[in-house]
Amino acid sequence: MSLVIRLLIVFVALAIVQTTAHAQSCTPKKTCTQMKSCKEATYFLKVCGHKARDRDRDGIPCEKLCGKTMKQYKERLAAGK
Ligand SMILES: [Ca+2]
Repeated sequence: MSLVIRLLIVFVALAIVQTTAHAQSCTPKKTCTQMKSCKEATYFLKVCGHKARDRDRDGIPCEKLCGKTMKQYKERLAAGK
């Protein structure tokens, strides 16, 4: 096998590892108590569409993590929590 092809395989493998490592997954479904952050809860609600994470439908998922008001929610997200 030529060196160029070997290098190419290494680069492709690294690219795959990087993209999968950074992607948040929608499975398995998590309950709020299994989540570590408001950011994670937001991902499950907004990206995965798990509506159960916002039962009262006020737009704030997992109020224990994200706060009770939209102001608290936005502050926590802005802080990367
Ligand atoms: Ca809510």
